[in-house]
Amino acid sequence: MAYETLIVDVEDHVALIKLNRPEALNALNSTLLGELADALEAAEKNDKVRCIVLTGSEKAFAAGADIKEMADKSFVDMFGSDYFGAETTRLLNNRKPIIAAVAGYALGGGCELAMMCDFIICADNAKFGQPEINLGVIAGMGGSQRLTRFVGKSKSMDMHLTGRFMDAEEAERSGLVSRLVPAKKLMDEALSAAHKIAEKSQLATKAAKEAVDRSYETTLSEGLLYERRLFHSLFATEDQKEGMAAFQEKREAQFRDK
Ligand code: CO8
Repeated sequence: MAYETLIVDVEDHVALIKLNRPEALNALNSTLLGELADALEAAEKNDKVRCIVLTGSEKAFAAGADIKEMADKSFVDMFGSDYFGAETTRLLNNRKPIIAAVAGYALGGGCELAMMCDFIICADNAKFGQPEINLGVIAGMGGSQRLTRFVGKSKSMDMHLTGRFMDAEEAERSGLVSRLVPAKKLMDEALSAAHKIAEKSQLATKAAKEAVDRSYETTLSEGLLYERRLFHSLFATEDQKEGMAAFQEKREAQFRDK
């Protein structure tokens, strides 16, 4: 399917989704977010796809929500349409692993979009920020909640109140990103991580994603029980038998998602 604001490529079980509004540093407008939700849903439904990589350009993952689209809107427009609400819910409902490969600016909604992915790999030129305060507003796609959980209150408050950017090294040091690589190696690293994930049992990757996500939503004791029950339930799968047999037979496991 052809998109106006995205380039999508599926190869070797990995869907690569590239945000493509270079004229606006990939600012997120309604068209882009709607198309992104469509593309992610298509990747989820496509049996060939086992992992998804979301990226932008070398200069910008995304420089935020599109200020030009929002500037003249009223409270009635925003609240009445639940602006970006439906699209973000659709992004978050995806059960396949999604890696954000971030180079350049990931600001405002761009930083929030990266944080909605399952993990972030960034290039050494990445810059993260929640600069909405400079526009007389605040984060609206999860920044105040997710960034705080990633980097702690002090750093999150600093970024939200001053609008300062965090460079790649600080992002790695603070736990915002899982890996930091030279810009030239970003896509190789992200695709190699995606291919590694694509080799696993999809039943186990779905369970792992649900279990980690649950840690944000529940108490420790409930989360531990949820994890243990998921662990127990994976013993109903052929992939568990195959994985453990392969270990003992000293060979690579051949998972069949059953
Ligand atoms: N929206 C619209 N257009 C943008 C945006 C944006 N967020 N960012 C950049 N652009 C456009 C510029 O206007 C410019 O276009 P033009 O040439 O037509 O003027 C083009 O992209 C290139 O940008 P610059 O010339 O500014 O490039 P620089 O390299 O000089 O600067 C920066 C790069 C620092 C990234 C700068 O563009 C910038 O500060 N951008 C805005 C960053 C920002 O404030 N982001 C937060 C936006 S608000 C937000 O994200 C809210 C999210 C929550 C929504 C919740 C809904 C419920």
